Amino acid sequence: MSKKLVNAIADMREEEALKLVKEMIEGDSDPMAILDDAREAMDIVGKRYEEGSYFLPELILAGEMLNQITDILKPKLAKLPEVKRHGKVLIGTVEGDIHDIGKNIVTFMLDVNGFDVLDLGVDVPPQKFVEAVEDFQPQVIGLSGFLTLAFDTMKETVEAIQAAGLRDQVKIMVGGGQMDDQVRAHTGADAYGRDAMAAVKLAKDWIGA
Ligand code: B12
Repeated sequence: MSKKLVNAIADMREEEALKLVKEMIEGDSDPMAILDDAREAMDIVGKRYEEGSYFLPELILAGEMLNQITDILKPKLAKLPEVKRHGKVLIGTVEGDIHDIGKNIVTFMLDVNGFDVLDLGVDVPPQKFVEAVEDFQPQVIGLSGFLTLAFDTMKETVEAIQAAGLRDQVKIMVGGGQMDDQVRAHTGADAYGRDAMAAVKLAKDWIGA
């Protein structure tokens, strides 16, 4: 773990943070470890926001920094032995929630690991998931959400899929900042994934890839 990187991101020193990431990548650091540092920094940013020492502009800057870091890491993350297409995954951030950085990383990792991914974007209503399951016929659905209000929307989404008679043909995974296995149980999904690699592993296990 790079304390320097965690602090640079958390303290909003954007230039230094990006420089450090580039140095770390050139020094052959594990890109997943760099993402873990970014996650730790985001937790600090989130706490400062809750305590009232950071405000919305800091959240926005943190999001922008993270997007830039992800862009720097993508070529490294993509250097995996490629790939036959394993199966289809439908993903989206649930209704009421517009956080998408974590979801985009998951989408990217699923893609480079050989899944056909349909990303519905953010603030996706349950019915839109249902229609996409009917059209795209995925084996796996990933629901992303970072707000506590997303817990109930995820539950409603799972229920809508059930009500449409589609629940038996899909496995559903949930993930995002505030999620854990207890939330997973509340939503009625099949599994919780902590990060993008967990999402890939779940999809591989379910599809038998
Ligand atoms: C950046 C950020 C924003 C940016 C988002 C930009 C974007 N394009 O996504 C902006 C500024 C837009 C934003 C807005 C808001 N935010 Co905000 N935000 C954050 C922050 C700092 C980081 C989130 C993030 O991107 N993390 C980085 C990624 C990489 O996280 P990650 O968890 O490591 O991602 C991995 C896993 O989650 C997993 N994963 C993700 N999705 C999925 C899906 C599946 C299926 C699986 C298996 C795994 C998986 O894989 C990812 C990659 O490895 C968090 C704080 C935090 N600690 O998370 C607050 C936070 C989530 N926001 C918060 C709040 C309150 C808001 C606002 C309501 C603020 C406001 N007053 O307007 C709005 C919400 C708007 C809305 N309707 O959604 C709160 C939520 C509190 C709560 N209990 O609900 C938090 C926790 C901050 C806090 N502590 O108060 N935010």
